[in-house]
Formats: sequence, C-alpha cells, structure tokens
Amino acid sequence: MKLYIARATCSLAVQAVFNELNLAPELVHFDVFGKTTSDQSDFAEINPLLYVPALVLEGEDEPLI
Ligand SMILES: N[C@@H](CCC(=O)N[C@@H](CS)C(=O)NCC(=O)O)C(=O)O
Repeated sequence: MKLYIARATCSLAVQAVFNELNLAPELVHFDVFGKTTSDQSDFAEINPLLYVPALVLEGEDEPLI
C-alpha cells in the first residue's frame, strides 16, 4: 500500500488518519513544485492531475484519489 503525500497539503489529514489506525503505508513524498517523487517514480502515471493524496493498494491497477 503506497500513500502519495506532499508537504503542507491536505494529504497530511490522510496521513494522520493512517497513523490513528496504526496503518503504515509506504509513504511516497511528492514535490508539488519540482514535480518529483521520493521514489523517483512518475507521479503523473498515478494521478495525471498531480494531486495528492493518492493511495495505491496492493494488486490494484487504479489508484484511489
Ligand atoms: N482530492 C482531490 C483534490 C486534492 C488536492 O487539491 N490536493 C492538493 C493539495 S491540498 C494538491 O495536490 N495540490 C498540488 C498542486 O496544486 O500542485 C483530487 O485529487 O482531485
């Protein structure tokens, strides 16, 4: 399970919910200015709108946005 987040955005709320539920998704940080991700992946392939948060579940092709 991968959660795409970005600094100082509403994705922090989703991250807080995951923490409260004791869930530890793999966090991928997206730089909204540089358009880069912490795992060097192309975030546009996950969400063409480049909006966070986005959640990719194991075995799922489509992300939850
Ligand atoms: N959840 C909505 C909106 C999410 C949203 O607006 N995210 C903002 C952060 S709060 C964002 O990713 N902004 C990136 C940008 O403006 O470049 C969607 O994905 O359509």
